[in-house]
Amino acid sequence: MNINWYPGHMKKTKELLKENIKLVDLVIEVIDARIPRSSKNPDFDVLFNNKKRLIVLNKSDLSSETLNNQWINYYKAKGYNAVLYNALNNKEIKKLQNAISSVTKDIITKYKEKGIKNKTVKAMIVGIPNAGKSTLINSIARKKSAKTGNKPGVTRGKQWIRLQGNIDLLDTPGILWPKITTDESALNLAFTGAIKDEVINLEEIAIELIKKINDLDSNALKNRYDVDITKQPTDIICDIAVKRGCIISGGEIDLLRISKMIVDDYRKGKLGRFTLEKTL
Ligand SMILES: Nc1nc2c(ncn2[C@@H]2O[C@H](COP(=O)(O)OP(=O)(O)OP(=O)(O)O)[C@@H](O)[C@H]2O)c(=O)[nH]1
Ligand SMILES: [Mg+2]
Repeated sequence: MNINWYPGHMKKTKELLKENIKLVDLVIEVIDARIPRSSKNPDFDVLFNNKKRLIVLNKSDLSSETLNNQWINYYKAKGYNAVLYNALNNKEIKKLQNAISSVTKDIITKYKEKGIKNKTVKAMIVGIPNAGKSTLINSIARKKSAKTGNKPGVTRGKQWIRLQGNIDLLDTPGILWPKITTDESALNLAFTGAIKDEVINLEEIAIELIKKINDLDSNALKNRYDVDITKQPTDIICDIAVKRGCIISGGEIDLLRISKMIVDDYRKGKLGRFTLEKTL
């Protein structure tokens, strides 16, 4: 299954990120807490080497609480500044603000020593498509300044957003990298919605997702759909389709529609909270 996706606009965005590095004090990399390894763009370690960085494990409401803590500790142990976040929960805004303040404290001190007061801190927000970059910006801006949506490729160009308290945030389009090296990463990026549904085979993705979820929690699919999970994944999908009335004329199963529904259920957390990757 070839699900690499690196269209021209991502190549252009990488150039845009390079051009803006010098303008910013901090790079905030938003990763997806459900796939903390595969959602971390390997190009960024090269691109932002020498830059102050903060990793935000976003969508932590959709991932396992135990693994959330393991992954935060994993990145901290590797020397990164890292924070768990749920961009849809206003109660968490302070936590992110504190993390940004702590990372930029010495920059502010340096400016103050030079006699520059109230210097605006500039941060560039980067990450894979659909990680929640624009939603995160709207959360700390406390207004809907950046366009968001539940599919990858929503943000098209760069956009500066000014916050209260002397911070400017630069929203950027999500990017992947030219060659996703493992099938597991490609699948995980597809499950979580980082790769456009139009360039993947949703039926195959649903089968792989069923296998993955059954491995992690044998009750999850039974609880949601009341199906016999000891059957083959394709049969499980057919049973779910029958239960949900996903049938086209002639009595055949609408495989695309039921596959999309199962994948969407996972993406919305309706199957439970699943982190698909372990720290080991
Ligand atoms: N459950 C949950 N959903 C989130 C969270 N953050 C963002 N989302 C949802 O994820 C989807 C993508 O959010 P965006 O902010 O548009 O993502 P983005 O990273 O800006 O995406 P691109 O601009 O396409 O690169 C939207 O449907 C958001 O509502 C979160 O912390 N938890
Ligand atoms: Mg966006």
